[in-house]
Amino acid sequence: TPAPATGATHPLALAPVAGPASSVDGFVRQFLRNLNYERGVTLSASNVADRYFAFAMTVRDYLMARWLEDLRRQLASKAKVVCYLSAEYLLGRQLDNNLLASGLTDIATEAMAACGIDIYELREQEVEPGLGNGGLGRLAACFIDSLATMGVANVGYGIRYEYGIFRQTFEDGQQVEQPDSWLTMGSPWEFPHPEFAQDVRFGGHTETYDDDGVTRSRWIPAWGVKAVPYNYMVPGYLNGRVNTLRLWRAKATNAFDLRIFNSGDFEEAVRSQTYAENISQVLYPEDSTPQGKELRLQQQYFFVAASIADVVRLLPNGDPSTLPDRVIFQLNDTHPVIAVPELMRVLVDDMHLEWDAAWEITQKCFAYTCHTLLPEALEVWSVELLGRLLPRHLEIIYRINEEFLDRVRERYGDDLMRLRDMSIIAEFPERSVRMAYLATIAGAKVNGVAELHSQLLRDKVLPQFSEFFPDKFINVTNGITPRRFIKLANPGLSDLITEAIGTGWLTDLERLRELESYAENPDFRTAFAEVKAANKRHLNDVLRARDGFEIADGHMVDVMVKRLHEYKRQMLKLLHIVTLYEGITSGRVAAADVTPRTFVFGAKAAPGYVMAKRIIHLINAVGKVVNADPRVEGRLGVLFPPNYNVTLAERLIPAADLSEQISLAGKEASGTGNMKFALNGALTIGTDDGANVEIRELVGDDHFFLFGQSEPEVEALWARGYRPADFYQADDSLRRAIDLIASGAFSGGDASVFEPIVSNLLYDDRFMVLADYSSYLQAQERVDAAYADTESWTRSAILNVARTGYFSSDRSMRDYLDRIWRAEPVR
Ligand code: HBZ
Repeated sequence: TPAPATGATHPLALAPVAGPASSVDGFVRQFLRNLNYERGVTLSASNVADRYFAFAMTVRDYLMARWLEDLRRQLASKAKVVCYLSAEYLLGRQLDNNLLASGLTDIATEAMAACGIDIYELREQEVEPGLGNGGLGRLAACFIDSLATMGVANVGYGIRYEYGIFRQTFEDGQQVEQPDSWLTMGSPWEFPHPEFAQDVRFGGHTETYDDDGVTRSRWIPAWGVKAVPYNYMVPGYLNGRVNTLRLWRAKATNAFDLRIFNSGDFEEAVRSQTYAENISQVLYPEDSTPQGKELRLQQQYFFVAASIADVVRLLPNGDPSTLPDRVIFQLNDTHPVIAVPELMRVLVDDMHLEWDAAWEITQKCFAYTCHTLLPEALEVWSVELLGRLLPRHLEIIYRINEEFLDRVRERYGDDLMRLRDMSIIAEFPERSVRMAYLATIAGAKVNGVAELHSQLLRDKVLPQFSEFFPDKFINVTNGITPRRFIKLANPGLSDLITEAIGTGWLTDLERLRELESYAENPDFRTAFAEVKAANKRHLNDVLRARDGFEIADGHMVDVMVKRLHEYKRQMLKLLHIVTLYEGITSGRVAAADVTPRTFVFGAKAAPGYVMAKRIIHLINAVGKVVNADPRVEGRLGVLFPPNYNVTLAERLIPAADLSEQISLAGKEASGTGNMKFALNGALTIGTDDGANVEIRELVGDDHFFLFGQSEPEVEALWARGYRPADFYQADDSLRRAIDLIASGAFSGGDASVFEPIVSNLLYDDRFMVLADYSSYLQAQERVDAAYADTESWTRSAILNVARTGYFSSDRSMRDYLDRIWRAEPVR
């Protein structure tokens, strides 16, 4: 126990005070204390928000002593700390997860019952922090959960956005974005630490100066903001460990306050304060296509500069040479890559290291994860903007580039094409900085997120670099946390698994293999099918309350949930639905012969992505017509609950029979929803893309519905010349489906509404929807046939669960630890 700073002698003052007693009485007592002393109300006068807060605070109190102890232990230990740098963390609700991690669920439930409180009602009070767009942000949340559970010293660094991903509503079937004010009621899970605020500066110019005969550069910034850290607990599962997620909030500096106080121009002073604090106001809702906006670069630099300062301040004796032994910064895509020149600036300008020594250190401290294959998604910043906002960083990037190109020249001679192709600076269409190149050159390792993706990264996205740095490029296949996505989301399945194979699988997910033999056991199959049915009933309760609709009895639940993007091909799913509907209404197919299915969509479109928003409109339009048409005899349903988020995912996934993973091969880096569905006993219909490839290899061809062109086939078709209209002409059923949309049947007779979608499909179709249509429909017929045999379907579903334990994010973290971070859990 370290001596306290105050020189206290009282024995209680020497360590964190013990938390409340782990008993129902202890919980009740602490809950009432929080209600009375933190919320200022008695139980009888409290409202549900008060009770939620007091309850959350009570859970927090149990974790607090462990957290304080872990913070101390991590500071004192020599262990390497994994600093995960991510602009997004899509956490989902915290209450249940923290209850689960602390092992308090039963005590808390009993305690609330004793107070006459419905714990379910309390849960529903929590607004999920939607501080991310999609897969990339959710992956970060899964990773920090796994690191805490494995006892690895980790800090997740990011931004505390005042407004997270927008709340989606539909008006006349069209997406309307509402602000996500998740903080209006406050959050019981966050702890501001203004005493650890960091200054972050922008703009200005650079100059050289003479430092005792040494010429040095320095940056004279023009303005700055304070970065105030907010800490969030990241509890490990039942291991007494609590890591930290540290999100930065922008505050105007005192200089701003002073200016306001002294200024006659009050409005201008307030304006500049607002400008500074805008930096952490809102999450950019674009995924895949970066916007190149100044505020976005400000956000990126803001959070990484604060994070690096936060780490450097803790260096033993301020000695930077120890840095690579003490920390590794993992770059979650290119968003935090400006951290590379920032660390160089700190080492060279502030700490006066030689350039070469600083570069040595920097290269060991960073590793880079790429999450995309779309060329348009690779982030670039114009030299003009970067130089204006971060002039010193631009100089540093230039020097990194020069030295790198010298090495390229040494290896290949004056091969101008190659030099141009490998330069961090692109010349066209404007001079700009290619952040992925900078990350690749600086990072000790570069990884893709699934086998196929990593291979394409090497061969197609960064081939010059994989040739130059053959050992740098590796694969780490993504994973998901089974605590949230099996145990919490699907308690019925979790209990069934535990009854069969005992405990321990939640932290050693490969143990699900032991379920394989249970797939042959009829009683187990019946119990498994019962769980699925109960999950559907539960989903219906949620949908009824939330959106006023539900899934009809006996329907196959066919789910496609993910961001709306053309490459993910929600349109292909829709063409399937329209084909079924057209078949019934034209009389060619008897409704009674159609497998009853409800198609569930969940998807947000980036607000500026016009085509994606049109597709949302069309899904809703088709749903409206199909659901209302009596000729369908209730055998088809189309549901599109708005505002798909982590909370809804946790309800939908356990109820799904069929998981739609139908991106064009070579476009989806990995996918992680695909893993969540398989682990919850849905069968996948999917292309050979991303992690689908690995899922199919593990579960086996008999338990996976593969369709569509492979990535090499896609390439070959492009090379031959792809003409989507040829597919339209050649396939009657495709033509009828497209013609029905084109006729205005889903837009009240107005053919112009969806015309842009139709002509895009016929004459452009960048993602080959029409080329894969017929194969997709055939695969859907195989789905129908398989679903008709309930026993065999259930058997396949069980085998999906049993064989996909590989996709635990614990395994992903093991891979990062062994192959990239070279770090170990702290015992
Ligand atoms: O990252 C996703 C990939 O599309 C998906 O295949 C993969 O499984 C997942 C995790 O590795 N990428 C994203 O989610 N990307 C973004 O959300 C994003 C956000 C802001 C950007 C660019 C991309 O500026």
